Amino acid sequence: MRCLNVNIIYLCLLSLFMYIVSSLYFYKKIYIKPNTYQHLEIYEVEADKMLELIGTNTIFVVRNFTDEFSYITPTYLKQHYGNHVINAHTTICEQYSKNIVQMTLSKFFKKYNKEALYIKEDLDFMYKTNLRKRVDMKMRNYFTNLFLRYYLIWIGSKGSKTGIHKDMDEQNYLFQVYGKKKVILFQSDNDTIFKVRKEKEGSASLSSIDYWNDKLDIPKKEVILQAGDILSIPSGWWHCAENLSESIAISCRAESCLNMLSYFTC
Ligand SMILES: O=C(O)CCC(=O)C(=O)O
Repeated sequence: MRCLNVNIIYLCLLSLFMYIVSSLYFYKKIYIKPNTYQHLEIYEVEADKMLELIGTNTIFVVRNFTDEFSYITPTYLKQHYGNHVINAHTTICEQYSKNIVQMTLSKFFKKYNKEALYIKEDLDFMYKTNLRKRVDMKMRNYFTNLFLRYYLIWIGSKGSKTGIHKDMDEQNYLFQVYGKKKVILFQSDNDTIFKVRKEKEGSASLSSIDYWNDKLDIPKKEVILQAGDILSIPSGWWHCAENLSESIAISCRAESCLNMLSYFTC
């Protein structure tokens, strides 16, 4: 008898799950139009507008979003986490093969004024140093309806670069903590012109075009981020970046609840 009851509960839960998944499937089919990448505009907005823009495929920058993390400087990181072992990229890994050198953070800061070195998208560092917790405390006030927030740190010398790629996370907020960074965004619905590489980096597609050396005739816009600014790059926009000075940035990647659930319906 007890076994029968448990089976009935399982059956009810399964039906409920199937109901939610099929509703989302039809909702997606009927209401959610695929994003287009034909209209490239970078808007400057105030922080209180950010939530309204989630899911609207709008690229925007909030100037002086916060100076709460201005204490995160190369000197601070060296003093507190100098012994941490990090992976330093010596190449533009999106366009070329990866060359990663392991070293302590102290050594990285010693070397990074002499050659272009880049600690890229480091999730581990955020966890081990407890920075993740501190940054999330701030971000969760702004991104109340976002699910699965995770944070990646980018620490680079002047002139270090990220090659052309597009990310598929629904939300990608690039928060400039220290120094200056140029981000270049491209307008195109046509992936073939980016000569997409076979390799992927997580969910990111990579282009084999080197923006700084190859000819590239695609409409583009640039934005310069100063310390305290945050840039939203919605999923699917091809972009690349160059650090115009020593630079520390943290990207916040996230999914809305609806988007998370709708993965079941793909
Ligand atoms: O800061 C960078 O070098 C690149 C950032 C980026 O491409 C991203 O967050 O998707």
